[in-house]
Amino acid sequence: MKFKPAIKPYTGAAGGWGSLEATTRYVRDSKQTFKNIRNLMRVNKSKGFDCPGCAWGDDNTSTFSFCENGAKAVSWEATRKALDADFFAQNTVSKLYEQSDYFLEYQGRLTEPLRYNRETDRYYPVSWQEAFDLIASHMRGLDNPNQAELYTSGRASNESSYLYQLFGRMFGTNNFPDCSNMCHEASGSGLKQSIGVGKGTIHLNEFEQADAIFVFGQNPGTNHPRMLHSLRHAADRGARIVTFNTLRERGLERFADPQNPLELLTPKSGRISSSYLQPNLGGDMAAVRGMVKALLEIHRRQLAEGRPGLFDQTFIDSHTQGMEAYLAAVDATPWQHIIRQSGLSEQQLRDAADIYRGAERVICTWAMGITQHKHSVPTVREIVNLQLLFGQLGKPGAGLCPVRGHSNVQGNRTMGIDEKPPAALLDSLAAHFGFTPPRAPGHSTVEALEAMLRGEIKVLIALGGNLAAAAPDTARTEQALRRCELTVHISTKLNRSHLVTGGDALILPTLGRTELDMQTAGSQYVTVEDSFSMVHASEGVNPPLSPLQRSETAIVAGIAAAVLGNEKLDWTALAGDYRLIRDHIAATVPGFTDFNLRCEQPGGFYLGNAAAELRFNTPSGKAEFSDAPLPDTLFPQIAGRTVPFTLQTLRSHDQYNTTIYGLDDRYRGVYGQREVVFVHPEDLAALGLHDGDRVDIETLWHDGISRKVSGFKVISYDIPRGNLAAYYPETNPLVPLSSFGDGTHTPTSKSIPVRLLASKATDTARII
Ligand SMILES: Nc1nc2c(c(=O)[nH]1)N[C@H]1C(S)=C(S)[C@@H](COP(=O)(O)OP(=O)(O)OC[C@H]3O[C@@H](n4cnc5c(=O)[nH]c(N)nc54)[C@H](O)[C@@H]3O)O[C@H]1N2
Ligand SMILES: Nc1nc2c(c(=O)[nH]1)N[C@H]1C(S)=C(S)[C@@H](COP(=O)(O)OP(=O)(O)OC[C@H]3O[C@@H](n4cnc5c(=O)[nH]c(N)nc54)[C@H](O)[C@@H]3O)O[C@H]1N2
Ligand SMILES: [Mo]
Repeated sequence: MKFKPAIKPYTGAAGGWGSLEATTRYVRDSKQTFKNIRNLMRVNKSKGFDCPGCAWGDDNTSTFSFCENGAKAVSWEATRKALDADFFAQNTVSKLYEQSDYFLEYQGRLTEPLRYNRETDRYYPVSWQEAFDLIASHMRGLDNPNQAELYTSGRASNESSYLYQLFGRMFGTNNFPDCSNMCHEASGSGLKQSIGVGKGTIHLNEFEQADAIFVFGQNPGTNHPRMLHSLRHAADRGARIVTFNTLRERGLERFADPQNPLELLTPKSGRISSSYLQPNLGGDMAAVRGMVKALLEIHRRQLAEGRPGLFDQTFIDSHTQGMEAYLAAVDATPWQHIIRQSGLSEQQLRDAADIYRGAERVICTWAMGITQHKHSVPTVREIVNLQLLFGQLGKPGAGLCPVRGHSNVQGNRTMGIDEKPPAALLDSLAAHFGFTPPRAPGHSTVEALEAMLRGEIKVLIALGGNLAAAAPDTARTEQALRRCELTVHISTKLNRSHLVTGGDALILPTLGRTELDMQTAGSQYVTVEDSFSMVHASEGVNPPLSPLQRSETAIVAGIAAAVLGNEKLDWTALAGDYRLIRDHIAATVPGFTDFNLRCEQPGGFYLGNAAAELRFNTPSGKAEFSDAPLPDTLFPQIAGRTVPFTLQTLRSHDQYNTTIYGLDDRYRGVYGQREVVFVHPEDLAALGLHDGDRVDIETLWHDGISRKVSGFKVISYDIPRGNLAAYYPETNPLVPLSSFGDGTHTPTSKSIPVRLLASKATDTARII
């Protein structure tokens, strides 16, 4: 495969022809055009499968039921390329390890269970029974159930993740690290503390009613393209969209609807953001505090003049507590501190505050730019504070909207994939299934890796995902995985985690979302929950590539039956008919009464959200303001050194997390390459560097461990000085395992203290 690296600024709007062209290319490249098109037609409609792309909601009334990146995700899964025993016979694991992530996944679908042979350094086919028996012998041999870690990635269905957590708890552990620990953990945690529920409070259609939408730290043009439609419609009818993003992201500037022929035939495209602010990485808490400071000033002035204040006093009095302490914290924060930390001027923040107060109904959305910092929980809570002052909860067109990542990551948590499970869940599992679930909290992802490094963990099972590539501090993560006695990966495609083996290792090939899932009771559907707490059915249509592939649910049941036996609970029967699993869910998880029946509802059903109805499940029974101070500084001295740059690690347009579809990042003008770093032109000049020069990026951290990636090409970019951006997962070696969010253990993937050094490396790219 040859790629010609190039940098060509992208001048079009997001969406539009570029998007349509790219979609057609992906569909065509996957060699089964018609089938793919049929697939796409079904995505996110009431019948068919849920898009495995992102967790945005479905608007069943619109024709736009898929997006360019959803199309990539579907085609990528639906490939007819298969990996067979020959491939593994020809390639040692060490040889495959040298290949790029792109190469690994491009080889096609996994089709049979594989076991690693340490002597020959190769994977070889085994039967399902052999695989399950191997897991059972390892797990039964543990001194203590907490020597196992059960990782989950957010694509797993409600049914498979429910069985998985039940299996883990019956086995005796709460060790459920998951991708959410690296993702929206701070949203869950911050919202829970502030409003008593760790989920967003709005429905998808409320975007139609908002007067202003504040979008923090999120790149929907790439990661939630269907959200652009909601934003575009809102902008078209005059709602103000205010974006806070360190980078200028094309999708947040202009958008043309690729399914609207008029917009494709004419140069017309819609403006999205009416105001675009570029804070420093980690500067959003300061930015929001600045807005509140400005608003508080006006509020007090009006009151002093005998006019009504700005804040919604009735709402504050009846539904909140702690405002005084918060306002005291705002008073105690000088403008100077706010300006330095946010990187925005007082005027910019006053202007944003003016837009905010001019709107009757405001929605705040956010994603990884908010959640992957040390102070992410207070930042999420600061956004909530702002909304509470104005009573922006409990009314249509207003509220809080953390935009989730993986398509069912929210559902996984609802089903109990939670290392710190609520007592109520454990109580109901105990009562319904008649066992004593473990009460001690388990490990999050970072804690699991730390425990592996200490040699405390013997077995890792991963229900999807790619832990080796997705987790921080690659060298230490790989060392951690290698210390396990058994690693098991339930996967659709070959990935790096399969090549970082424990003493024993298994790869278990699974069906994807798009595939027909035939069990003893006939073809099965599964269910998923989107960012708006809508639960709906998802039923695959493509015949599986191999008769040996099994559904995730069947694999989890197979493991559970082998380890625990079928006597107490008939796992095999559950895997034969998913309705039985849904009956158990209905009996044990709040909100799922009559689950099977309600799955018939077109478009799914709403789980409800107490905070949206002004019922607050907090200790005080009210929404609670947070009064956390701003961090003193975001650029601390580290080990006696001044930190010259803060680096964020983000996604290109051609990737799904660690799955690399291609080497272009169209909207940012990057083609045929990924080892690049975006730098402000004046920072480049100050370093004596020019566009296209190669640099090494080195982390500055307290532990004396060297963390460096080499040979990255600098690209001058519209980014605040002192801030850098580069793609994940290539930059994961730079994120220290011990650098995580306060109270979340989420790796600080958006604020890594680094320096740039002229590179001696010429080209370090892995072979592609
Ligand atoms: N096609 C595609 N879709 C995806 C994914 C994918 O990889 N590909 N991943 C899925 C997953 S799991 C997730 S979690 C989501 C991720 O969705 P996003 O959160 O959009 O993902 P990132 O690429 O990490 O982008 C972070 C954005 O926040 C900005 N940003 C970074 N730090 C800061 C900051 O401190 N302040 C502000 N204001 N802005 C900041 C960056 O410039 C960037 O625009 O997308 C999901 N959807
Ligand atoms: N530096 C840095 N690190 C990050 C992030 C960042 O922004 N910067 N983002 C973090 C975030 S937000 C997240 S969510 C995590 C993602 O972490 P993960 O969820 O662990 O990683 P993915 O890349 O989404 O997993 C891809 C693999 O999932 C498997 N797969 C795909 N579909 C299916 C399926 O239907 N079933 C099963 N069983 N397997 C399937 C495929 O084999 C594929 O190789 O990464 C985190 N890591
Ligand atoms: Mo995520």
